[in-house]
Amino acid sequence: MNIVKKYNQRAEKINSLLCVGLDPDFSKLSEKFKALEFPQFEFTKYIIDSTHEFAAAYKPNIAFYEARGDQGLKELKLTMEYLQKNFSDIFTICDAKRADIGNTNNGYIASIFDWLGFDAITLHPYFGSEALGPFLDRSDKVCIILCRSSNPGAAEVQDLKTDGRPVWQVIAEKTSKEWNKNGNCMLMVGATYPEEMKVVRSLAGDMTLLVPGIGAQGGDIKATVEAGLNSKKLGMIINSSRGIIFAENPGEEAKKLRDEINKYR
Ligand code: OMP
Repeated sequence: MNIVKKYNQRAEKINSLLCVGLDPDFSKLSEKFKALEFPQFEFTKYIIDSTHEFAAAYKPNIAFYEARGDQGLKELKLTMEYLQKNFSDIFTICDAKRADIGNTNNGYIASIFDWLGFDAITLHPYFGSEALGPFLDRSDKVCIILCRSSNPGAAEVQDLKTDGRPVWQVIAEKTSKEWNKNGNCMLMVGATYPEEMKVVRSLAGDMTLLVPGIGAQGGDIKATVEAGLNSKKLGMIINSSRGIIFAENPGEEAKKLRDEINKYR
């Protein structure tokens, strides 16, 4: 099965484009979790148990685990084992924003695709497709190429013009026309830039977009969904991390966001 289909099947089965971001910032965990042997794992397990009905994808951000050294990596591994054992049809994205020269990329592949077992990884395009080759060649995994980031300073580099077009448009076009030979690429576009998302959608055909920036970063759901849907009313993985995981009731918050997204589909 093409791995992008895993996401589409899950999204269709539960009628949801929602991705729950697992960003277990240790300083924000309650004392109840901090007192346990594996606080980040127990916290994410609680989030997964509360939200899985509404989650088409989970996106752990590896930074929050790496911040705790070998203990954090162990807890990320426990989280992945828990997902693989109990919810193997939910698409998993490692938000790691990796990419280096080709042979170094093999180390990231061994760790993130093979040891941790993620379905997808976020990648910088800065080194070009020759260096991204080892990732792109893994037709059993998804490469999510950073295109237009959600942060306020995104324009500084991404709006630089080449041949009259901003860099993010070149990335969208190259990813969809040249780098997607194995049908395993997606693009990352922030929800805080719906106008740019419309352009990416027009350049990238039906390619799936990972869309962070809803919730804590204030992205507008209606504008985002209307800008990003593909011709099949799919093609988006809409992420919220803090807005769901640190809410009073994460399950309710996930359901609310799933429903709000569906209202505009
Ligand atoms: P919240 O703002 O708490 O919903 O978290 C957003 C998550 O998406 C974080 O893990 C970010 O690192 C990630 N993210 C962005 O916020 N902006 C981007 O442009 C790209 C990402 C990402 O690749 O997911």
